[in-house]
Amino acid sequence: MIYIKPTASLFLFIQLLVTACYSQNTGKEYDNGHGGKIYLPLGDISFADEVVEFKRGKPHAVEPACDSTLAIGIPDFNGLSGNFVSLGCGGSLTLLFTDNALVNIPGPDLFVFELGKYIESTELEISKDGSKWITVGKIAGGTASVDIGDSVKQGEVFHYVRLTDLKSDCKGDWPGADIDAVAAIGSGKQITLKNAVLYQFNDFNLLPGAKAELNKVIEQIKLQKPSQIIIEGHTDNIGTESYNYELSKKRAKTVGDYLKKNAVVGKIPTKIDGYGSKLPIANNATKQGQEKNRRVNIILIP
Ligand SMILES: [Ca+2]
Ligand SMILES: [Ca+2]
Repeated sequence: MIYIKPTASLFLFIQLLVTACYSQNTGKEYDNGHGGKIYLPLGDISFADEVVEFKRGKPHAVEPACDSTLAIGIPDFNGLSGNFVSLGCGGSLTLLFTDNALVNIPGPDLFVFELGKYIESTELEISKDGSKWITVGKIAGGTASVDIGDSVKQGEVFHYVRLTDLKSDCKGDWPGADIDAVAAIGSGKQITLKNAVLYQFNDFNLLPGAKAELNKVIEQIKLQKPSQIIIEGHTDNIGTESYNYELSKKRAKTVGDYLKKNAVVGKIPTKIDGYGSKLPIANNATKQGQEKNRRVNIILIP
């Protein structure tokens, strides 16, 4: 048996190996469905995660291409129906990013995995809150990506994307655009922590257990090396909006103050935002929905 004496250089080697494995885990190439490849800096988390609304067009597709959930997650089209959704003629689909957020980076920011030889004309809009929308352009013909740079301010973060079929092909079994997946090339990793993990009810000081969760966030920040960190506090809709706004801002600040105590994180510019109950991600009419809405998002801008 060979015994290797642990030396400083061996430890350094192991550390380099671990770092290399971690960096390989993030960026990834995908077949773009048109004979080329598309590189996504955040890999599998780049894709839209939830369906918010699907307004099926008329005429609409045959089953199972009417299932809007087939447009979320990684592209998985294998030549068969059952892996994509057809919007139907004039249909629209609203998707939410939950473990990432859309941001402007140099070059294209959004990529739509639309199936077929020619990309069917589809308008793309983005939103921070799912109610105010910005039209950022369209995909059509040989272009499947859109640059949001001309439509947004630097450092703005978007959670929603809406695709609307522009009726370029309304014939056949799959009328309207056929969507396999939607990716944010310009993507910031988003970490969502439930308020119950961080604070006592109605309070903004951190619970003892919160620090373990936030230490995990610090490790993620060290790994991703973001250029900017955005911390968003959110509440449910119980109580007045001015109270909720103040509470959400104080809560986001407490998280920011804790993270900034770390020497590495302390050097990264950080923006603290409180939104009160203005940006719900679930229905406040149910207890489960309210709980989901009480949260802090930490977004790491690349
Ligand atoms: Ca995602
Ligand atoms: Ca861009």
